[in-house]
Amino acid sequence: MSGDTVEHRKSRVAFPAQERGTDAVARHGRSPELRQERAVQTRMQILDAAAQIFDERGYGGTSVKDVADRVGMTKGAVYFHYPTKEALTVAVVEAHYDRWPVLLEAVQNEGLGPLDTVVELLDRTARAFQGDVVVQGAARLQMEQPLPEGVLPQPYVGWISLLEQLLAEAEEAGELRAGVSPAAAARTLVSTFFGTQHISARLSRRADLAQRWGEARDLLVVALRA
Ligand code: LUB
Repeated sequence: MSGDTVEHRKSRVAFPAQERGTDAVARHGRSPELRQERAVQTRMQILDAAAQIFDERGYGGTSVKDVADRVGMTKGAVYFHYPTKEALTVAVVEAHYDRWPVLLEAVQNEGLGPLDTVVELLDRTARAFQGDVVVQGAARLQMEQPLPEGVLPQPYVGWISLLEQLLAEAEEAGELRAGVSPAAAARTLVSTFFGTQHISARLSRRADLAQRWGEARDLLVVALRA
């Protein structure tokens, strides 16, 4: 609508809290004792180093000693923050899911319509997968699922639920093509994004992810937009 300003109601949806099978201490920087800035910084350095090695070598190829060496600490110092390799694994995966509500808030502050919010959110998520070592390490861990059922957050469901809510808002706002189911569209977007980032990771270590995602997104938006 040239000249018209279309005021978009800020979407009220939020990224669903991931089901967490761990206690507060295992979540990085969350327990009261570890609130001092230095302890939080140290935990973030450990998480970055762990995520890097998980992404390079997978769960089985990563030891706490490797992480300690990478971050220049003793094993004991790492164990002080993360008592087991499992706790470190959970913390990396949870830290990656903690990125998405922050990203969603930033996109919602742009005041876009719900369908454009979906597009912008996934474009920024693709950039996070391309450049954020914690996201990259967590993605490999979620592929491998190395821990017993329920210890790691269930993958994909948070994104499917969020996108379904946004797409339902898009339908309400008349932005969605007639006959498109928000639930089916959400599942298709998540499956396509997952597959795109996986192929990009395997073929180019995600160097071409933004371009690959752009190609898929452009086709999907044509099918979704009214
Ligand atoms: C996303 C991955 C990789 C879903 O939600 C998840 O768990 C995901 C890692 O498990 O892609 C698509 C946004």
